[in-house]
Amino acid sequence: MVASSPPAPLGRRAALGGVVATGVALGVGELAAGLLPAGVSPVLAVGAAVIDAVPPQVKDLAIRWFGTADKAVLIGGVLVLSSAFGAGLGLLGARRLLWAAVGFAAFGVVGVLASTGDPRASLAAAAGVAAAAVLAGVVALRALLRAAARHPQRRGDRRPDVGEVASAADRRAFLTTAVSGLAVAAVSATIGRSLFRRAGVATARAALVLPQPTGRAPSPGPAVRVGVEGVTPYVTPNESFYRIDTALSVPRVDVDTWRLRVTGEVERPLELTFDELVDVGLVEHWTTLTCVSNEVGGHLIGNALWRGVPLRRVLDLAGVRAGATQVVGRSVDGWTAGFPTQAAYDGRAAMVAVAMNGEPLPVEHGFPARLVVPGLYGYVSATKWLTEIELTTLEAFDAYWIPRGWAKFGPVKTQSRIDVPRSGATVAAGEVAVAGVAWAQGRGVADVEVQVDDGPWAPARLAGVLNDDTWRQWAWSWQATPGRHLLRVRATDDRGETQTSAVAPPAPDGATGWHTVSVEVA
Ligand SMILES: Nc1nc2c(c(=O)[nH]1)N[C@H]1C(S)=C(S)[C@@H](COP(=O)(O)O)O[C@H]1N2
Ligand SMILES: [Mo]
Repeated sequence: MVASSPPAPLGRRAALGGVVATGVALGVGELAAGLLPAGVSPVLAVGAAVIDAVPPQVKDLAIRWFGTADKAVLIGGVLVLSSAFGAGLGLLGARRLLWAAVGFAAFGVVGVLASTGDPRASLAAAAGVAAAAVLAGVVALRALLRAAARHPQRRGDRRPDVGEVASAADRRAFLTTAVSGLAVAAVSATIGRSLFRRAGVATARAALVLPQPTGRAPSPGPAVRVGVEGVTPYVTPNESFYRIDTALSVPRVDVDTWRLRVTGEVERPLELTFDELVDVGLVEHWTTLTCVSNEVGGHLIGNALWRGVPLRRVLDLAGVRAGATQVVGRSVDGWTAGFPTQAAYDGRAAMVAVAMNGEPLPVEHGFPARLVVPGLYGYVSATKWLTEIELTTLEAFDAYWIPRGWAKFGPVKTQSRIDVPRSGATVAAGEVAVAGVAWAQGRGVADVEVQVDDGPWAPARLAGVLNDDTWRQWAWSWQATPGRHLLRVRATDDRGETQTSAVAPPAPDGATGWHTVSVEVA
């Protein structure tokens, strides 16, 4: 450490080192705030304290000057002041590290005091966050000051000459340390904020109390079950509901600032808060959601009780213009899906859903709102993390998956699946329960038949359903004879159309063919 006043280049580096060390302290503070339950961001806490402290006239002035950027400007101000303070700490630290440590500690105290104003924060967590930040700041400053004072040439046997202080190698060593410090600051702040948001969304979701629907959907009684062990349950629990989306990290939407906009070919473009949306009035409907990518026999399908606002009510509020033939749902992450406007008006239970199986939408399934349109595959309809409904024409816009080779329209195809016995299973000869599910959303399943090898098609017993938009359990009792056998299933919808035997892959508009399992009978 340098005892007397540091020479000019070292002084500059000490100041810069102080700024970087402060950045590390703030970044690690964010990380700790994200990791600790009841921890809050010191930077935001200081910002909030400033907002509380300034007179209303100043606030008005700030809003007038900076508009919606006022918060960014405020946070920027906190960061600039912190940096200035940090530069001072760097210069202090170049004389005595202890003084800088005391300065960092004072900084930490400011953070703790500011955090006490936030009802989400606990004092212990605020102290923990401050301690982590102070420690990180001091450690970083020490490393930076060492790098600032290092003279690589002195490691040789030659004595240093005047002017070597700012040699290129010196500068490089210091810059490397400084850049590493900035990287640590940026990475920890980013991770911290994302952890904090995740916890925040979970808390907000848990605290959400949704209004009851007008009119309840029927509950699934024993009639919806065929009573065979191993058959897919009629209701898919949220935890095991399939998840398909393009989101690398699940969007964490702040329900308080979230808005649903209805735009495009409408008389009155709308912007609804979450409360305004649910106040339109909620209904409930059981709908089996299916992915177009589901292979024959696949599991990208689930059945849930959705609660939400009928899509037509939302569209009528905005007033759909004649000729607006397509409804496009847009997600907060920019993903889109589009379907004919008619699907909102033809009587099906298309809705802006806010709840799934009695609880607010799980974050993975679109919190706080998504579209659910019975009878359409998810890729054309079921926009999660919905933030905009745009009315346009079918010709004017192709949603996300269309230019990627998937069909413009995605009505769900009639399908059926054998759940038990599993393919490759060995069963004992005699009576064997064969069971599964079948679906033809929007039409309803009228018949399911099972075939053994090339024998005759035998009608299966069907469980009840709550409506035509859900799958239906089926079961058939097989008198199994020893040997290897193939079991096939096919469903017929309410219009009398039997699912095709023609084998087609999922692309471009949904897989077809009869699900077949091979079973060994001992
Ligand atoms: N925002 C967004 N919504 C989306 C998707 C997506 O990638 N992003 N994928 C869709 C597809 S292809 C399907 S099958 C359903 C799946 O919904 P789930 O994950 O809730 O089962 O969501 C749809 N909604
Ligand atoms: Mo999908």
